[in-house]
Amino acid sequence: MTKRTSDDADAEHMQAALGLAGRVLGQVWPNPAVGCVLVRPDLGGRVVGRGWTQPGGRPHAETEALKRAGDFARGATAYISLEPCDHHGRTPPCSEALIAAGIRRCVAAVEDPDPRVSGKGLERLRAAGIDVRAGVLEREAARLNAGFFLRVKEGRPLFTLKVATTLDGRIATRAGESRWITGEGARLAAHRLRAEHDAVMIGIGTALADDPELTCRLPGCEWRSPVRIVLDSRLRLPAASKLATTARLVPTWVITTEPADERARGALAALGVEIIDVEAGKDGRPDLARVAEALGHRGLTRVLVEGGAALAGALVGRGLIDGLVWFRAPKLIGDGGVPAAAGLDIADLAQAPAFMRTSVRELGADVVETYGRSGN
Ligand code: AOF
Ligand code: ZN
Repeated sequence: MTKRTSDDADAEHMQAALGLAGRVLGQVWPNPAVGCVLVRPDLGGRVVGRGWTQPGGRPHAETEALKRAGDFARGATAYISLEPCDHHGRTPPCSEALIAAGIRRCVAAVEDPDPRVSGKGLERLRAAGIDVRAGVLEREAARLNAGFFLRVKEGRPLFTLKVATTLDGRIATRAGESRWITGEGARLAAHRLRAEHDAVMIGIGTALADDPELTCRLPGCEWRSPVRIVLDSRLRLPAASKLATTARLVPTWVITTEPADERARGALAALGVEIIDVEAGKDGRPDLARVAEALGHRGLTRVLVEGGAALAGALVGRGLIDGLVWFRAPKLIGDGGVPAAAGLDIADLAQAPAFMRTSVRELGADVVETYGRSGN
């Protein structure tokens, strides 16, 4: 039998903290999703408190875990998937709360890139005599909050493109029919993906063709519906569309370029649609780098792009797609069908955007693969 080391125990508890954090992805923007587990080594490694970032980003994971542990927090080791904060926001910093609660040791997965924190949280703990270990499951933690890290470092959210295609990479038939290429398992997984993102974004072509709701309709998860975003340079989104008529229930943002039709603007705004003006690029459409910046500025960390082909191609072409979730059904549509990404026009293979597969899973007759940027 191999001996269980304290390193193993640290990794196990951190895994649990990451699990708690992962469950709230999509609910905590503009903040990161953080998990915290409080363990008492002197009580045989008993878990005395668990916490995670609350909807909207506050309260933070640590104060939640401390609240649950009460007096049992004294002498505990705190496993936190992100360095504790060290700034005075709406509440005092978590670093101070951990010190006041009598935590003896702190294991953190990764430093918080927020300039108000970045190293200062752990430094304060050390200065208070707490034994600090950093970097446990660091890569996993950085990957989990890749959206938050990007927002802080580059001012834009993480963009993940979701597509459902046939084996020959088509998202719709020649006649535009796309429901349902993939089966029930893929449909459920796609709704779950919505719940795990801050926002879902589509192009106006898809909005007009499908009149989608873009909500999360998994039983019990309806309240987790993301912000819905439509890229619509000429404000063609009909006031009678499902998106516009439900804008008071689920936040709906339309990104356009000035000067867009004032009447359409008024009609959509009256329904509660938020209209965001972004400067146009050379093609007269909102410049995508500026779109990314505007969304980051509003606090979004994770955006799921659900098509169509033109928007997918444009984002991939601009290097703005950070990950893919690719559902594939064992069907063929042929060359009349709509490709997954339009307008890329690659002649030289060396210029082809490339990704690296991070997982593959069977979903009934279909397959779902996830990809990250190649080289990451
Ligand atoms: C933690 N635990 O659970 C989260 C943290 O606006 P505030 O005051 O909520 O602060 C937001 C910052 O706090 C955010 O940018 C990030 O640095 C940190 N988020 N920190 O210790 C948590 N969500
Ligand atoms: Zn905090």
